Amino acid sequence: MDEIKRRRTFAIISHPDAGKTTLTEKMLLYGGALHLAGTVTARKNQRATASDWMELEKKRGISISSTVLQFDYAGYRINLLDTPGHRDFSEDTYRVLTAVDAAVMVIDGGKGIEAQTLKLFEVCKRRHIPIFTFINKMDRPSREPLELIDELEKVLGLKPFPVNWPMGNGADFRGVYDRMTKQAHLFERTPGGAFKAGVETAGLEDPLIKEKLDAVSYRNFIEEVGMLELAGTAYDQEAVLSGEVTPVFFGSAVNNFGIQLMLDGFVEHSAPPGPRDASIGSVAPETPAFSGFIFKIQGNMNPRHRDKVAFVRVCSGKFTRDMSVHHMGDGRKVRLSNSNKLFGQERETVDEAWPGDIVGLVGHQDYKIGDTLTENPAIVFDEIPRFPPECFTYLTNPVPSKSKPFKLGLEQLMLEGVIQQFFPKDAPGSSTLLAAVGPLQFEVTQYRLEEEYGVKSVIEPAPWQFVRWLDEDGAAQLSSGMIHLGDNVRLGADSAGNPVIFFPTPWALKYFGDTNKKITLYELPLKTQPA
Ligand SMILES: Nc1nc2c(ncn2[C@@H]2O[C@H](COP(=O)(O)OP(=O)(O)OP(=O)(O)O)[C@@H](O)[C@H]2O)c(=O)[nH]1
Ligand SMILES: [Mg+2]
Repeated sequence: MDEIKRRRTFAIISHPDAGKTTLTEKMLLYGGALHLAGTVTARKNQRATASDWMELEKKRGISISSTVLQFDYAGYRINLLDTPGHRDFSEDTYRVLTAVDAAVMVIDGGKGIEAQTLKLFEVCKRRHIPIFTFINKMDRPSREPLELIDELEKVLGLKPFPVNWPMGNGADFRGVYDRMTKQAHLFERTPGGAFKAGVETAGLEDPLIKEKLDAVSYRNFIEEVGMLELAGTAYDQEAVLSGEVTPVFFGSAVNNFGIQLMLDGFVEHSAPPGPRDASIGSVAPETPAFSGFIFKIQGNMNPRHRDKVAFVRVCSGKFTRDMSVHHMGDGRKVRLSNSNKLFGQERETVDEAWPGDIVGLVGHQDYKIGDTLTENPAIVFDEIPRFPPECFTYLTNPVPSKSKPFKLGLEQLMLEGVIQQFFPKDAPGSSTLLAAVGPLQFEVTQYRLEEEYGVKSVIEPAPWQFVRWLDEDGAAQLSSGMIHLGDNVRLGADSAGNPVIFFPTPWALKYFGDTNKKITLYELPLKTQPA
C-alpha cells in the first residue's frame, strides 16, 4: 500500500473516566502492539498502561498529558493519541486535535454525553474532523441503546449510524451484532481483560443467540435490530468523512468486548491524511517538500535523560533523519537528527516518516509549540489554539540554594504549555505569578518540580480570575494613572512583555468594561487572536 494511504492518525477523546486510556490499551492489545494489557486502576502488583506513564497519572489513575502510540495493524500504520479528559488539561487535548485526521469519541453507556465530551465535539466539528463513536461500559447497567443513539443526534447534531448493536445489558451483556456483516459476536470474559476475549460468531437466526441471552434481552435485541433495519439508512462514507455522520460501536473496553470490531471498522472507514491549511493555501500530503508542525513539547519523558521531546505532525513530503529544514519559529535552518517514533514513554530511532506520522524530536533546540518545520519556507502552519487562563497562583521556592533547578523546572513546564507566567505590577519580590486553564495544573506543576527537578515549592493564592490583554493605546491610557482600576484590579505584563490587566471577579471585569468603553480588552495576546 502507498505510504500515505496506509496512515491513520487519530485521537481518543471524551469526558473524564469514560474509558479512553482503557480503550487505547485494548486497541494496542488487539493491534498486536502489546501482549498483555495493563490497567488504569494502578493497584499494587498490576501493570500500568502504556499511555498513562507519568508518575502522577499512575498514582491518580487519570490522564494528565496526551500520549502518542504508533503501531502497525493489518497493513496500516496507526498513530494513536490518548488524551486527558479533565477540563483542567483540555488545552493539551485541543492541541492534539490540530494534529489528527479523526477522533474516536468514547461515551460511558451509563451516562451518555457529558459536558467535556460536548466541548471536545465542538472543536472537532469546527475542524470538520470525522468522528467515530464507541459506547463503552456496556457491561454495567447502561441507558437504553436507542436513547443513547438518539442523544447523539439531539445534543450533538451528529447523525448516528450504528455499525453494531449490543446484545444484552449490564451483567447480561453478551456481545454485539455487526450490522455490516450480519454476524453476532458473542464474547467470553477473560480474567482482568488482560488477554483477547474468546468469540463465537453466529447469524441472527442461529439458536446460539437465543441460548446466550435471557428472554427479555433477546426480545429487545431482535426488536431493536429490526427497527434499525426498517429505518433503512444506508452507510454513507462521504457523510462520515465530512463529520456529519458518526459510525457507532458498542462494547466494553475493560472486558475486551467489541474492540476488534471498533478497530477494524475504524481503519476501514476512516481516511488517510488529507490536505492542510497553511500560509500558501492548502498543502496536499503528496507535496514533495517536507513540512510539519510542533503541537506538543514534553520534558523528562525518560527520567534517565533530562531531555525534551518536540512532537511533530508530518503534513507533507517525506521526513528523513538528518535532513536539514527551515525552523519557522526563529528562521534558522536545523538538522533533524535525533528523530524517534513514539510508543508512550518508549522511543526508538526512526529514519523516515510520512504524512500522518508523529515524530518525536529529542534534543535541546529552541522549539516552541506551533512552530513549523519545512523544506519550503513559504509553508507556515498556524494551527495552535490558545486559551485565556482562569486560575492564578503565586509560587515560591522555599530553599534559596535550589533556585537554579527551580527556575529551570518552571521554564520547561512553561515551554510545554502547562502553565504561563505573568508579571503583575508591584508583586511580592521573590514569588512567581503562574496562570493555568485549571487549578489541577498547579498540582501537576508542584509534583513535577519535585519529581523531575528535586525542588519543593510553596503555593499562595493570588486574587485573580481573569487576565485580559491590552493594545498600546489601552495600556498607555491605563498607565497614566488617571483611570481608577477598581479593587484588586492590577496592571502587569505577560512573559513576552505584552501589557495585561488582571481582574478578581466576573463582576469587576464587567464593571471595568462598562465604565471604560474606549479601552479594548482582548482574551488573548494580540498576535494570537483567532482569525
Ligand atoms: N465497568 C467498566 N469499567 C470500565 C470500562 N472501561 C473503563 N472502565 C473503568 O473506568 C475507569 C476510567 O477509565 P480510563 O480508561 O482511565 O478513563 P479515561 O477516559 O482515560 O480517563 P481520563 O484520561 O482521566 O479522562 C477505570 O477505572 C476503568 O477501569 C468498561 O468497559 N467497563
Ligand atoms: Mg485516560
